[in-house]
Amino acid sequence: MTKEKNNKSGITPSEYNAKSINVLKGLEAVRKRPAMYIGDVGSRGLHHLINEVVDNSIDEALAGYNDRVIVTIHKDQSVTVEDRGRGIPVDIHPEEKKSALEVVMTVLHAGGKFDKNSYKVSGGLHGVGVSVVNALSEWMKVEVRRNGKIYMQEYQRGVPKGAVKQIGTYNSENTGTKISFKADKEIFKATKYHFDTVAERMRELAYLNKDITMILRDEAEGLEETFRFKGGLIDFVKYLDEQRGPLHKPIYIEGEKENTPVEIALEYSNSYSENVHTYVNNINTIEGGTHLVGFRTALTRTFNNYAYKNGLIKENSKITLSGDDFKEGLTAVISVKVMEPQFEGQTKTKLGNGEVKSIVETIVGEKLSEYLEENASVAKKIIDKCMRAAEAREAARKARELVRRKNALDSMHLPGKLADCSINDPEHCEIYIVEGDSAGGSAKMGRDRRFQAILPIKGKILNVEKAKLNKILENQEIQAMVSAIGAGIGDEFDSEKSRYGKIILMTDADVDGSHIRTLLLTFLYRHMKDLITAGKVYIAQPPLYKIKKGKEEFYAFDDDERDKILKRFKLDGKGKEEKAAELQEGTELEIGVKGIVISRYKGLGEMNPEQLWSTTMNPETRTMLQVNLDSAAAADKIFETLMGDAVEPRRAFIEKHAKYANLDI
Ligand code: 0RA
Repeated sequence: MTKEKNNKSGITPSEYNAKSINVLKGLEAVRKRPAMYIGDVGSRGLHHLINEVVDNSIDEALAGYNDRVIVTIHKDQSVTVEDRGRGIPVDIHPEEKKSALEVVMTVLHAGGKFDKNSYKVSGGLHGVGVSVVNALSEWMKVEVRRNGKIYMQEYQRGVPKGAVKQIGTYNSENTGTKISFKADKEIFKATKYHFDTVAERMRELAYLNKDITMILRDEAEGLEETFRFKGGLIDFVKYLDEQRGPLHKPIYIEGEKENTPVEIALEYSNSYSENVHTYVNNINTIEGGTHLVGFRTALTRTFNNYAYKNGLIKENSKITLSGDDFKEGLTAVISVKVMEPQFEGQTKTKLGNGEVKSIVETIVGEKLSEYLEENASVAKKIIDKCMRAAEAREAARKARELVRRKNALDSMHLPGKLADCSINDPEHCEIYIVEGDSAGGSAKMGRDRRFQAILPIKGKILNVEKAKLNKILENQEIQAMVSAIGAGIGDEFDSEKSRYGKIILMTDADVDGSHIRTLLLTFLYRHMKDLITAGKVYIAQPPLYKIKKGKEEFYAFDDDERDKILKRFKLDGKGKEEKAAELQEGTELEIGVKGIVISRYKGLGEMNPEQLWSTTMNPETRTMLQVNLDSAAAADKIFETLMGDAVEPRRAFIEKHAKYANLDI
């Protein structure tokens, strides 16, 4: 497929040039504002590139043509994604007047134009198309096996280096696409891929698509892992519930109506929390939507019907099992395929298609009743568990009522130790939840009181993973947080009512601090989850070191930064970094030569108000980590591992992730 050939097929050079100019404009737009297409240009954006290409290979699998994806991270941090799909078409595209392959690789949103009647990950919500990856790559190379021939094209920052070439033939039936690329250093701040991060999405995809083998190789790290789950969603649910003590074997439901396949696995465990993950075309719909509503409606109705019919609830008893009672201890994965999904909500992760509700409801209703009829002992176990939940819910309601009568949860009666801000426009206000009274004191003095509120909390709050709602509500620190934030709790929580646009957790940079931060995050995740999905939760980043030279002061947030500052003073090669690395918390190191003093902060409380403001609280200069639920499944797993009953997985997790343990969330 060469340009000359294109011209022979009736395309004038001027038409061709006009198309090319549009392509260049498109690529330029992507390079100018990359964050608009891939979220950011840090580590997340970098990993997004791989996901984008992999999603295209997954679409081929959804269409029924691909059974294997191999991702290779090369030593130079370039990446190859190889599949066994149909191969990207190479014939002349009628509108663009050039090889379809070139169009897919260079024209924004071209992927979706080809076959409409399919379920797509790419081109949908996250799907921006491989052309975006191409535009943001120093170089890209694509190889297609199709029609018995091997085709190839190469690009530089999205621009083809030449026409599509035929470079060989192959004998077998092995059609497919192989895309290699290297992220552009001019665009990305991060350059290194993390095996675990890439593995996480590949594992998820392998669970969701039971016939696919996903292989990940990292040639830089010497790691390789193959993901293949013949049990699909059943294996996924077992994995999510590993540490919870399941009550029975997973229940599996499968069906299809109106071209909408529905697949669900669910299981009840001994835990109190709910753990439901929903997907549409392999995209994690964090905000739920019509598929989830249909599922819940059917679950509640089917279990209630069964319970009455089989005398598990007496006709004249006062108990009715509500939707909430069926949430306790439920782990489920819901996966639907929708031809033209509509995504709504704040993060566009809520399925809006109305018809999907009744499709899921009907399928679950039918298949679950059948299952219950055939598995009476499991049915009884689940209904017993839900009856206990109903009783506990009633007790919690009474407790809440009691606390509410004392006005403890109500934002009309703010907690005494809250130093509130003076303006009351939530969008511009932020609250620092600070560990300890002494740090709280410094923060109160150092803050900008117009828009920054401070709530000091005492040491370790309750571990909410292990407690019931009525216990949680009795805890003073939790009451203070609930009423300060002012948006309710649990089922009644409404993040729109939050009195602050940013909830910032500020804890010491030591082991206790990170424990407290995890407890706080667990609480927010379980009982104010929408705050996290809405992107309102942050983690403050106080410095670890102060380096003083005469009157000048420098702050370092980690060891690397500290060493960079020392290097600027030309102190390298003299073993100063090693000495500094041995610095104990709360100690100082005096470096004779130039009157340089390095101190390592023990806690926030050691900083004076001015230091705390300038290093950690001033919006102009601070850095904060935004907490997100990019993969709710992964976050939940982390919480479960760190907070649940099983000790061994927790130990293993902490050893593996050491200092990142709390930041991966
Ligand atoms: C457009 C149309 C068709 C397949 C693809 C694109 C395709 C894209 C990628 C990206 C990575 N692997 C891929 N595999 C296929 C449909 C092809 C047909 O109808 O034969």
